[in-house]
Amino acid sequence: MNPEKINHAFLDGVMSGEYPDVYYHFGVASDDPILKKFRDVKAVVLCGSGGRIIEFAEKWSKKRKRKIYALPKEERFVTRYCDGVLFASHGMGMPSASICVQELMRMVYFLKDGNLEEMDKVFWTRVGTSGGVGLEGGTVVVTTEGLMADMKPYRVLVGEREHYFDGDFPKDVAQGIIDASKDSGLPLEMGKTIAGNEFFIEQMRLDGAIRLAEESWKFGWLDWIHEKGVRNIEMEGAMLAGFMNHWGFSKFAMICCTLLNRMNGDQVTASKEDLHSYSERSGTVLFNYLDVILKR
Ligand code: R2B
Ligand code: URA
Repeated sequence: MNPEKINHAFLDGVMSGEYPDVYYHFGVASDDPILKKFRDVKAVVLCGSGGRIIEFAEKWSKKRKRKIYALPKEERFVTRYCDGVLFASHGMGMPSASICVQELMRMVYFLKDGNLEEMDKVFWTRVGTSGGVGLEGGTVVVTTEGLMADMKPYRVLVGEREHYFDGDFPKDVAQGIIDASKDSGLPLEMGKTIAGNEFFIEQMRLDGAIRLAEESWKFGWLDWIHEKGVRNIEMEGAMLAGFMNHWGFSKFAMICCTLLNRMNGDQVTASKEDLHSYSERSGTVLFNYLDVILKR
């Protein structure tokens, strides 16, 4: 962990009990008794949709025969906790997901009493969907590096200055995820992932209401990123890696199933059944890994 990067100016007062931390978008504060149930958190699982969070938590609860706890506010993010795993939805895109991740980082800090060694035992992952770059729909990609559309890491404006984060995902964790599913028969790949700040323009689609690229530009970009090792495109990974690396977490990952091969088109035309099976695939890969790291 990087203690000097943790916001002690704010969090020390929370830990000393001077004031509670309000996780506004989750509808709880650090002095809410429900958080006592979350203290044993060992993994944080994030995905875009609230419905999927509920399914994941139910699956985990059934497997482990443990009760599910929910946070009451669901209008922004849907949250469940069951047997060491905190499941939370993050919405779509980095502006939404960054709020979720920042509030959860503070929550984990509080839950682990600011103990860096305990915090670093927590595994974080996003499980989601993506567009394949040279990969057919249904391939599960485990990310090695999260970058933005220009192949540079996630950055934000701090007043007039630009702050760059580190987009690396820990390779040992990515390899561990692949190893845990090697007998699953699922198509698995490791590779870099682009996070677009937008589904159409920043992912070089030509089917948006607004079209700013021509076909030759789109394919030039897809070929360029493919050559540089990018295997899929989604909307949150560069931020997730950036924030995890900032505090120095060592166990985090992203597991995304592709819905289409962007080399062949822009519209998501897979059938309802195929889309369901694709989302099951990334879930299977997640649970295979959780079974390895959270053995009982
Ligand atoms: C993948 O799918 C969503 C857009 O359809 C977005 O949240 C993402 O990263
Ligand atoms: N999610 C994305 O962000 N892009 C795709 O192409 C598919 C899913």
